[in-house]
Parts: sequence; C-alpha cells; structure tokens
Amino acid sequence: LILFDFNPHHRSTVDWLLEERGWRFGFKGENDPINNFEYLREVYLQSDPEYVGKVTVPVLYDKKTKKVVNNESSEIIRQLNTEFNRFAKNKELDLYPQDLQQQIDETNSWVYDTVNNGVYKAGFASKQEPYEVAYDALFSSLDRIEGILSKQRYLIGSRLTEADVRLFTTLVRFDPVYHGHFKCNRQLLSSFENIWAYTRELYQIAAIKETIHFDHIKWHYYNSHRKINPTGVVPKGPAIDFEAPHGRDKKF
Ligand SMILES: N[C@@H](CCC(=O)N[C@@H](CS)C(=O)NCC(=O)O)C(=O)O
Repeated sequence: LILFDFNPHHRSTVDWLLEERGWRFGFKGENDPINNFEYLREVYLQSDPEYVGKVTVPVLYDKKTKKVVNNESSEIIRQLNTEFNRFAKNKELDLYPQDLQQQIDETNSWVYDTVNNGVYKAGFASKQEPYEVAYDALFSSLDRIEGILSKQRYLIGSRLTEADVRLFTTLVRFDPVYHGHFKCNRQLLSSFENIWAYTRELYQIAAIKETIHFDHIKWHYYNSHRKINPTGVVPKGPAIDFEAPHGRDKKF
C-alpha cells in the first residue's frame, strides 16, 4: 500500500484495517522500519507540520529529505516509469511509450471514471439512482473492454501498458469484493471470457502476483466499511481460480 523505497526490504506497508485514526503501519502491529512511526499520519506531519488534508495511500516518500514526494497514484505510476528506471529489474520496460501516450491517456480517462472509480460510486451510493447510474456505466465499460480484449491482447494493442496496470487493480478485486460488497453484481468478472483470461494473465506475472494478498483485500473492505457491512463478516467465496492457464499468448 505504501512505497517508501525501491528496495522491497525497505518498503513500508500499512495494515489492511483502516481504523478511525487512519492507516496504521505494519501487519501484526509492527511500526514502520524507517521512522518507527505507528500511524501514516505521522509521515504526513513530519513532511509538513501544518498538514490538514486527507491521509491516503499510496505515498512516495524520500528517506533522505524525510518528505512526502507524492501521494497521487496516477502521478506516482508515471514517476516510477520515468525517474526510477535504473532501479528496475527490467530497465527496458516502458509502460508509457511516447507513441502510445495519447491512446493511453484517452483510455485511462473513461476507464477511471466508469471502472476504477465506478465501483466506488456504485458501492458508496446512498441513493438508488446514483447507484444505478454508476452500475450501468460500469457494466457498459466492461462490455466495451470485453470487445477490445476479444480482438487484441492488451487494452492499447499488443503491448502491456500503464492502462492495463491501472485497470488490473480494479479487476483483481472485482469478484472477491466489488461484486458483493459494492453491489456490482450484474455478473461475475470471471464470466467474461476475455476479461477474465486477461486478468489471470496479468495476475500471473510474478512481479504483480507478489503484490496481491487476497485475504488483505477482502478483510480491508468488509471490515473497514462498517456502514456498508456492519457485522464485519467476510464472505468466503466466490471460489475462483486466478492460477488457471490464461492462453492469451496462444490466442494473439
Ligand atoms: N488521489 C489518491 C486517492 C487515494 C485514496 O483515496 N486512497 C484511499 C485508499 S484506496 C485512502 O487512503 N483512504 C484513506 C481514508 O479514506 O481515510 C490516489 O488515487 O492516489
């Protein structure tokens, strides 16, 4: 959830439970290894003692200056892709290549509005109409994405890009959480032939898989949003297999 350092052993993570006092470091009560802070709020205040804004993840933090560099994921993803390539395992990987930038930006725009943010609009709606508007926009975008992915391997064509990484973060949570908790239940994601195979393909990339903890994902949503799920009981299902062969390499 929070990236402090490009050495994975120096990365600080917050607990999956979002408490009333905000994000707390560590799993099993460990403080963060850099400043020994207990709450993420302390990082924001260290960086700016006057800070009164929202305390959110992710955070990109500079250990030397002890400052928050950025807390906006759409900007952090770009900074990681350009400013920090020399720390990457695969230095050739460019998720935002010059010739695809316009297409990536256009895709990000409707995918963010209707899918990434769409599930939240549906899930947190407290009135019928905005829920239904968000639900309809979400599923019409998923139908559109299913069409795209039936003709090409990735959202923008034959290359994996930032647009795929951004979409994946919502897709991987869809059946475990959004289908039930956020009432995005026209169908399970795993009932879309192409989106589901594509989600499995991305999930099975080792560097992606190591960042996914389904138990944390489910515990977080079902326990942190007590207005939506007052008992905090976490559903066991649905039973889905992210490890099944995806076949996307043979199809395209
Ligand atoms: N603009 C931010 C929004 C981040 C955001 O809202 N993060 C949520 C978790 S996904 C959070 O930390 N919420 C804390 C809270 O609501 O107290 C981004 O996308 O990076």
